[in-house]
Amino acid sequence: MQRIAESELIINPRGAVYHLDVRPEELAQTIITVGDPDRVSAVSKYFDEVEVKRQHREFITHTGRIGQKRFSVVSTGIGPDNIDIVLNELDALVNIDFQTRQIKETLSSLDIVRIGTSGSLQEDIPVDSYVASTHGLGLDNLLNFYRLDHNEQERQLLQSFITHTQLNAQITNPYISLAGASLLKNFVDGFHQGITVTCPGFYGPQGRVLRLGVKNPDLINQLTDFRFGQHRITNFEMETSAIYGLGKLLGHHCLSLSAIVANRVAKEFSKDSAKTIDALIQKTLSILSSN
Ligand code: R1P
Ligand code: URA
Repeated sequence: MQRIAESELIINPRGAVYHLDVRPEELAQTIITVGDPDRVSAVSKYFDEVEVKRQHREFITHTGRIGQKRFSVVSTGIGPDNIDIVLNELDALVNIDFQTRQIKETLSSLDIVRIGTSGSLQEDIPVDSYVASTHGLGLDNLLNFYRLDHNEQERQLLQSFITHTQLNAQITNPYISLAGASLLKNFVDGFHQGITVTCPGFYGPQGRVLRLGVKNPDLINQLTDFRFGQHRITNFEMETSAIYGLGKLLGHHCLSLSAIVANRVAKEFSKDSAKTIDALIQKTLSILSSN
């Protein structure tokens, strides 16, 4: 088996992976990712015990347990480029031997659940409600650097999406990947389900106009109106497609959950987003710790 060079997988003097500054034994098999570093303690305050606290740049990790189940909560910061770092390093922590720098013969699958915020693209998905993403549809390009194959249904959905939105290769080459079915099935009650579009920015890429014009002023309507069989786009944010795409390629089970803080059709923003996010954290921990 080939040895992975020091320049490709960077391990610091503590024996921890470079960006996360976490050692293999400091990571649980069930991972919660959050965008906001301050949200890590908002999750770990519900642990019965916190055994590890690490921080490097925007990446904070707390590992602990609820009952017998061990969890790590990791902040990713914003955007798909950070997800490239976090997913690859989480995978390295479980599937690469840090002593020999070789890929392990027996690979492990992590459960990775994002607890994030998002903008709704449907009037009937109001602020302060929750979405579990069935698909991550990426406008962000990250997975175009990897060998992600689409099956026939995914290809048809993407073709229909490109025709509908007229998004062309000058702007983006969309890709799609699915939620981990073993996780998604537990997040039905109290959740809307649908396709989540992931954007490489918060303003222009999500059709927000402050002082700059956008190339596609009709983006929001096009996303809202898109249908593929029974599927529709429920919301957009900035990480889901990258998590689902890399998670699929690396063999992990991934789920993205969003608290809806903005409704882009009704043009509303939550009056108490902190309360909505806290309720999503408690609901998610309760489901994950009992399954
Ligand atoms: C933008 O405000 C950020 O909020 C959403 C987006 O995906 C983006 O990261 O998620 P988080 O609240 O988890 O960061
Ligand atoms: N996060 C996003 O990326 N977009 C929104 O509209 C709200 C939260």
